[in-house]
Amino acid sequence: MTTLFDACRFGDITTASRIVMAPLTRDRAGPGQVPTQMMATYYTQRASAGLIITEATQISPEGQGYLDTPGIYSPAQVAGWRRVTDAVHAAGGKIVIQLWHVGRISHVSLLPNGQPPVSSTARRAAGKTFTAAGFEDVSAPRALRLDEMPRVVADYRHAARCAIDAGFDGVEVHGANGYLLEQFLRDSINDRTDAYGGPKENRARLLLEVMNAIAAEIGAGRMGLRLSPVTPANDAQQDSDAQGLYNHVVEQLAPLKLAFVHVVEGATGGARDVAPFDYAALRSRFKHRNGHGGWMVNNGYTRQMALDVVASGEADLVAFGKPFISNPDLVRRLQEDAPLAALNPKTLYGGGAEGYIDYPALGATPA
Ligand code: 8OZ
Repeated sequence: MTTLFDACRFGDITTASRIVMAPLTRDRAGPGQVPTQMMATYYTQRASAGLIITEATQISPEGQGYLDTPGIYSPAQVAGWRRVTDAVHAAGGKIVIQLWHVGRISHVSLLPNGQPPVSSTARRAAGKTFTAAGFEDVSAPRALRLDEMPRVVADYRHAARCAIDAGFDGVEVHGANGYLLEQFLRDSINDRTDAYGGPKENRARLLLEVMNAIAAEIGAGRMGLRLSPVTPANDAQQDSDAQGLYNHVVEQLAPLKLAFVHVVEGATGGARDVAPFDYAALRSRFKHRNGHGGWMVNNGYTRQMALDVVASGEADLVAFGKPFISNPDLVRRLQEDAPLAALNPKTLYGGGAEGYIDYPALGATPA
């Protein structure tokens, strides 16, 4: 029987266990949205995870929506991330980067020349983002023109190339949590009448073009996709047929033979039962065409839930988010069934070393 602590091979990626560090926004990038030495320390402290998925990282200046999030499009950012990947690899870890475009979840003060955010729609989201002035309402977006779509796809492809140049073991495309790709997927947001709006086949077009372009650039065996079929995050109202939409997406992707699909079950960081959804039906569509791909689950997993979901074969990998913030040695703690340290919510976003690289490992003296 396979356990949570066994090695795993999915696509071209092999991991020492099935325990994954989920992507976690921490807003501590340096000038030029460049990863810092402190970020290298943070990730290296967590290198005993089977796999680290980095914090969401914008693919272009246009893709940024919060203060001090890192990018992966400039040479300086590639060099900064290289410090991170070298240190994590030296510690025996594996690390992929999450590729992010926020779409309309942004603010003019964060964008080049104060330009408006771009989206599938010109309708503003009801929500806030974090800027230099604190929490502010997101700005009104403009709808991307049809002739701009190839450029957006090319931005993703360029970022994937930068990720490989920076030494990452692969990439995860952020298709979740109400950001650009979900703004196209859901009929509750996408109000287009062109080839990227209307029926689900059209709403999935941008995501599928992005996935195919990245696969052509770096190979599908080192790429994954994160989805959140029913999350209400960032004013993402439910799709009128979430099951049909996401079944379609996964069916269309399965022939690519991705390394993994990563599913946020329920409301991101919240209730797992926010809306009915048959995740097993989604998984079967992936596994049917892609036996070598990993099925990764996330959202509020306890130790026991994680042990059970891997033992039953319902998932190959389990991603833990918040527990990894305050427990850099989470894998060991799960192995030993040791108590987990609580996190300090005040130091989640922005700031310095406090609440970032000062959570001690078991038996260590606090820094
Ligand atoms: C929390 C704060 C800012 C961004 C996500 C990238 O929800 C995020 C995020 C989370 O996917």
